Amino acid sequence: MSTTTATHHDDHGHPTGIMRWVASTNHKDIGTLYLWFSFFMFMFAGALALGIRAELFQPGLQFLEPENFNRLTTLHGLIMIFGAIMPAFVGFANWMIPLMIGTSDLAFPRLNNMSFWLMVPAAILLVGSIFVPGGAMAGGWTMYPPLSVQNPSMGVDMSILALHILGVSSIVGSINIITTILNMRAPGMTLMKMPLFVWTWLITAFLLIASMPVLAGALTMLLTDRHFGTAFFDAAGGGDPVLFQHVFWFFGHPEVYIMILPAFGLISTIIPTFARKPLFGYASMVYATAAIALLSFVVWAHHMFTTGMPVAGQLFFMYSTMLISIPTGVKVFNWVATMWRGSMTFETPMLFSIAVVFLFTIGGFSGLVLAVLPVDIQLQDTYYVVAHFHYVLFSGAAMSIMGAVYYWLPKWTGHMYNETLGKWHFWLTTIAFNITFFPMHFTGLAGMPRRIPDYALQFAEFNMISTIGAFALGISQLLFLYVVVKCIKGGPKAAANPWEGAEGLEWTVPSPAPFHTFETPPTVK
Ligand code: CU1
Repeated sequence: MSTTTATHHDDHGHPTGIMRWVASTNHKDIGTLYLWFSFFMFMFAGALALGIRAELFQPGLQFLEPENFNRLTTLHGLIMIFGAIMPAFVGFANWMIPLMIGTSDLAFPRLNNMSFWLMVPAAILLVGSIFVPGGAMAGGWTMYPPLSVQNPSMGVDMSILALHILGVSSIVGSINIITTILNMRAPGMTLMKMPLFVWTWLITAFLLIASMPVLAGALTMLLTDRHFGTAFFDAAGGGDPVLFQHVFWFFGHPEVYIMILPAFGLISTIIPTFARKPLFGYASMVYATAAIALLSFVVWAHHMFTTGMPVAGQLFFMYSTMLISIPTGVKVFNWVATMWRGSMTFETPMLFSIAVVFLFTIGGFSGLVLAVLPVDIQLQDTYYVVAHFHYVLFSGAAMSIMGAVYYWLPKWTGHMYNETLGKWHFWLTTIAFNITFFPMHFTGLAGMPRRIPDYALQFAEFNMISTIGAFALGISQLLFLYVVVKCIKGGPKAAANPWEGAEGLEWTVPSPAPFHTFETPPTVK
């Protein structure tokens, strides 16, 4: 019966040693792989950002050739999006969705393994593009032609191939998640009883399946324009460079929601726990998530207001964009109403979640400002846009990820993390984040363009502040690494319910499902 061999399998036939990870079909191990991969990419792309901020500390050119500066901004964006934020959410999905719906694993464990390991060659291609002759793509993460077509460097092709591979990984992963959620729920776990994190991932997976092939199409057209003489994006050959922008943003805007809907799911899990109340407005949360997802497909040209589209088109995209603030407002209202008159305590996961509600809302409002057509024409390609999307993606997505790591560390490791150090990490991160990005609203309103390594003297003070904040933000994340590693290695044993007073709320919010159907009961081993 036993398939035990000397070194590669344990008594149950499961691979051990390095093969435990390489050949893993276990959702928890693969979740762990995703989360560590995400963290290393986060630190690497963060280091690239520090290169950008170092150059912008003072006006003039200090360290970087303009072309290299642009390579840093391109790779910072691509790696943060595809290497850090998306894999972190997939890591949480792997770890928690089977536990939350009461099943033993994802529907296709081997595909799950493939989804993860596809990301490694993709990351090598992306990072490796820095080192080949000609260097990495320098045209920004959006890869607009003609720059991305005319740059002869192999680094551009490596990035394109990397994104193709990551697209396959995302699509396969999404099929896995949808199949798991629709087919493998425990008896009694109806769709409208699923924890909200599961709902947000179900909807996100559909967004991925609908949008990643569109990116793949745009990338393939880019590739054939580069090498096979087509002219999809070349006006001289009858094509149109603006076509790329339309196809790209038809993917790119839903991508924004791919990076924020799971974050909404995470804080919708954390806030009820620390407010000692069920989530307010569960059904409206589900419908708001679905409404945001549908609307995300009809707003793409708000990234293109200055490309010369007809006024009717501009108005359509302005109003459709503004419409998204309604379901988003429903969510913010529900989070606040959940906290309202709750017995709140402020452990690290809750601090992060409250900061997300507050700071993401600032990003939402600056998004509303940018949606206004005449305002956007002024602010297009300024630092105001950079400020806006970092409030969405750092204080929305990244900080919800950090909060969720603290939230589930006791469950994952069996140990409590150091709460004092966790709070230090929270406050350092939140303060440094605001020092970095809040001044960018002002530099942007004053007209400083993004993606330029030099700037006029009047922007000097705010840039100096931003750079100091950025280095503080980067260094603070070493504390995060320290707290997590320390917790994995040991520490006080976590209680069955580490968040006292919140019995039954923490892992599986509205679940009447019988616990015996869970592979791991919702307690710490
Ligand atoms: Cu958008």
